[in-house]
Amino acid sequence: MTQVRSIFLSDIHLGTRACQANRLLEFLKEYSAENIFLLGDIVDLWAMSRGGVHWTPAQNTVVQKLLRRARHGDKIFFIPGNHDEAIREYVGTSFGDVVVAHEIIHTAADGRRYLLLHGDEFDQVTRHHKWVAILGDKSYNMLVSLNIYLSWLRRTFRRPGYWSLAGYAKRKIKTAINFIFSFEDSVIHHVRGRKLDGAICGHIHWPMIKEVGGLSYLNCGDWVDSCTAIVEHFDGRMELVTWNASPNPAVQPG
Ligand SMILES: [Mn+2]
Repeated sequence: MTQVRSIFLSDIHLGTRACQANRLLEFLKEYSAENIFLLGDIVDLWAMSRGGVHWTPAQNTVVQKLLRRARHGDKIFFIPGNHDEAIREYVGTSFGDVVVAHEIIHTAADGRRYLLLHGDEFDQVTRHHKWVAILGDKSYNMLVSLNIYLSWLRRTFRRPGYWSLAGYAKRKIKTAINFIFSFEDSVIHHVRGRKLDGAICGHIHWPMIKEVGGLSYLNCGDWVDSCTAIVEHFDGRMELVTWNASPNPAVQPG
């Protein structure tokens, strides 16, 4: 097991079919921490309230493992996001041993002060942002191949003109990238205004660690698509962990 000072997780989306609970369980088996920060969209109450409840035993185990860690003295903090905003009513209280807060200022082991938040207040475009995660490299490459096939079809059937599907996708991706950049800029701008050293957030499902003008921007990513977490080592160093282990782990013994 790898011991770290803190684990930062966001956008787990428990309660949906897309949630990669098994992979998260593998990650939690490997990493233990003094502090666990859950940075929003942990339980997707929004999707569940629309009739799409998909609650698996693995998702149940995620909740149980986290609660057990809280009982055994790990400090667990929960910052609700927009998909679990119903829990924002409980900000300032705690359920079980889990403290609920709207935002937290975390002092890392190296003294740097980070604002922890979900981040949806900096999403100036839309709350329905799933396309950001969908339009990754893989789908772009797929569209390029599809476009080659479509052009061949058009030539074969002597259709005039050339409609570039990849061009369409490229415009969409450009919109997505602009969205990500403006989100990151807004978060950094806010952090600078509050004289902090950085921010750790989630929401846009786009894992990242970067430095901008001496300030740190860290995004946990998600457990739907990227399967990533941020961990803080005992010297305060922040690391983005991508969990690449098998999505279908071997059957548990016994
Ligand atoms: Mn969100």
